[in-house]
Amino acid sequence: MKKLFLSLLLLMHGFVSAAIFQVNLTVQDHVDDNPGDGVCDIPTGGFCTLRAAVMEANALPGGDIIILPGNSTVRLTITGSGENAGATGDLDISDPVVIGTFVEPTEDFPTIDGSLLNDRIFHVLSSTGVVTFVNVRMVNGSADFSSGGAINIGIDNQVEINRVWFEDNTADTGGAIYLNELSELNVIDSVFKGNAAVSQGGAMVLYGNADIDKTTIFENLNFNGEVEEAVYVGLAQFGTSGLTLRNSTVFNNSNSGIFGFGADVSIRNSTIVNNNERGVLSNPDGNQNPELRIRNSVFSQHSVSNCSAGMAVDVIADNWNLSSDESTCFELSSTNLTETDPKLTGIKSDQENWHSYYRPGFYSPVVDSAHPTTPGPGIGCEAEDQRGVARAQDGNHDGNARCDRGAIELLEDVIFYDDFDIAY
Ligand SMILES: [Ca+2]
Ligand SMILES: [Ca+2]
Ligand SMILES: [Ca+2]
Ligand SMILES: [Ca+2]
Repeated sequence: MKKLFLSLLLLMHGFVSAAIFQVNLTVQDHVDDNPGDGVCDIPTGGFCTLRAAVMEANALPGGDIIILPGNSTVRLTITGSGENAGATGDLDISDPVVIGTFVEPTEDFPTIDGSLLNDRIFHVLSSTGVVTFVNVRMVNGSADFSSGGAINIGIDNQVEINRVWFEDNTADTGGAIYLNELSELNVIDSVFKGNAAVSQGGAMVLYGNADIDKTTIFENLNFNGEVEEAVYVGLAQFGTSGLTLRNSTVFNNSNSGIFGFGADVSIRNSTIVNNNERGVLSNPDGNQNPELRIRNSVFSQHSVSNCSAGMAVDVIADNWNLSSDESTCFELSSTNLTETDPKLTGIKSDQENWHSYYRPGFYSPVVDSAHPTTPGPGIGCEAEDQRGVARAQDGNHDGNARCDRGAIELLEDVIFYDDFDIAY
């Protein structure tokens, strides 16, 4: 609790005179009675809904904090898409704000449910600034014929996603999140499950710069007839776009994991397995020849290819990867292990059923075989794995702690898990 409180306080840093709005009515959806009076209250009863809090925070100049109660489901029911003042349909954000909760553990996180809304959940309007979502679930948002089923991020913003679970959100593009040009997205410790898009990006469409760390991306759907992917990184017409994915697991998506189209993609210490067709695809868009950097990562079990890079893609020799096939992305260096079985265990969940991942089995070639440089700035491996376990651990008990390839660092003090974990 202390740690979470501290992190919220840190998030508040810079919010010089932040107002705090405590949501205390979640079963009904109402607007604020008088946005700008400094009080979050609906027309009757003196209650504060999430919608009223967002309207009040927008109207009050400067960053504010909206706290949701634990163990609650916020049901958004006031329909009316295409409106941008937060009064109907999606909750439109036009001023810096933190939205989340102090509670832990994760099963007590509040859920924001858009199933009766017929709209996405949040719309961060252009030039809002810094918006943070923390410790919350967003489910059943829908942006039909539009983009970003849970969150649409307009241009010129910075959005921080910290411990957020996105599930069953749908859109034409970007099932859960759509990031517009000239905006920045930082995702940490989050989960994207079962989101769907018609045209592009079952989980996300990114036209700005995104850093995704310690995140699980699985079972997302895309119904595009050509390339179908969970995460689409497109070429920005203004500014730059690109994805850095770290310490994350991308699996069981239909059909590919990540598609960079004219945009740079960097993958570090991640595990990309068992998506239907491809793990990663990088292609030029017109004359734009993107960079593809993959380091300390594990690829396996794809029917078409673990990783495909178009002819003009600049594949940077970052290396120390393992691939079960002979993909073009991994030809450059002797440090890559190709046509090698990573010997991962079945899908595991952590204690709180938050992250899902594949752990290296005993005798797995990914254990203690990543870049030999200890974590730090520069070329080495990442400082923590997907679960927050410190790297490097001496997973093969040879007295030399070295990082593992992939999202998960095998703990050095584990002698046995259970019989099902032993992948020889
Ligand atoms: Ca008010
Ligand atoms: Ca405000
Ligand atoms: Ca709206
Ligand atoms: Ca290790």
